[in-house]
Amino acid sequence: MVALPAIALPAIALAPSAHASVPAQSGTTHLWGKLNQLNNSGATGTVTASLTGDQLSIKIVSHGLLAGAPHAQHIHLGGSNTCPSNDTKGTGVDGHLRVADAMKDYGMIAVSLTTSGDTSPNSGLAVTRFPVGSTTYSRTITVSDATAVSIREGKGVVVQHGVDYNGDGKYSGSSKSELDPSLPEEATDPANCGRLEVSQMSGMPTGGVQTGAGASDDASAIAFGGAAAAATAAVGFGYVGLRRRAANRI
Ligand SMILES: [Cu+2]
Repeated sequence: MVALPAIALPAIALAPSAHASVPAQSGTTHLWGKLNQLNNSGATGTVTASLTGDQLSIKIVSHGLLAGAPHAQHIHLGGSNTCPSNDTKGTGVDGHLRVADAMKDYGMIAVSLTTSGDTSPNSGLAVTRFPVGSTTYSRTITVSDATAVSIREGKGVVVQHGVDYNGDGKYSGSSKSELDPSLPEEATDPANCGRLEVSQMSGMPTGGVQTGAGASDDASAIAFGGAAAAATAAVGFGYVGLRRRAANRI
C-alpha cells in the first residue's frame, strides 16, 4: 500500500513536463532573494538557491527573528508572485498583515522549508520542524516539476513567519491565528518576504541534463515532490480545487 502512491505521484508530476519543461531540465538555475520585513518585524534575510532538475538547494540567512521560537517558512507560488510592502495593512490586530491578507500577493504554499522530513504544503504548520530563531538554514530538497518550472520563471516567493509584536519574547496575545486558533496570531503572521529572482549566472551555457547529488534522496522525498506537484497544480495553474486547509495558507 505504501509503494503505490510513491510510484504513482511522481508519474503524475512528470507527465506535464514531457513537452512543457524539457528546456528547463537542462543546467542549473541560480536564484537570489532579499527578505524584507513585513509588519515592522525587523526581520530580514538573504536567500540563495540553485535548481538543477527537480533538486532545489536553498540557503536562507535570517536576522531579527524572535529568538527561541520556531519560524514557519515556505516558498509560496501564486497570486501576483510578489511581496506586499512593509506598510501594507491587514485584518490582524492593530492592522497587522495576516497570512491570508497577502495571498493575493504571494499566493499559497508550494514548498514547506522544513529542517527534516516532508516539504509539502501539508507541513506548512509543522512547527517542530522549522528553524528556531534567526539561523542559517540550508537544505536540498526535491520539488515537483510544476514548482521547478515556476521557480525558474522567477515566481517563487520566500516567506518567514512569526512576529513578536508585544516584545515579550514569545508568541502570545489574545488575537488568534486565522489559520489555527490554537496559535496566537503572532505565531503565523508573516515576518518577512522576498522574491526568488533568477540571477545572471543562470545564463551560462550547459551541456545537457544534470542530475544533482540530491537525486539520491530517498523514495519518501520523491513522494513528497509528487504531493507538492499535486498541490501546485491546483494552486499555481488555474486555482482549480483551491485548498482552504490552514496549513496551505501561511
Ligand atoms: Cu508561508
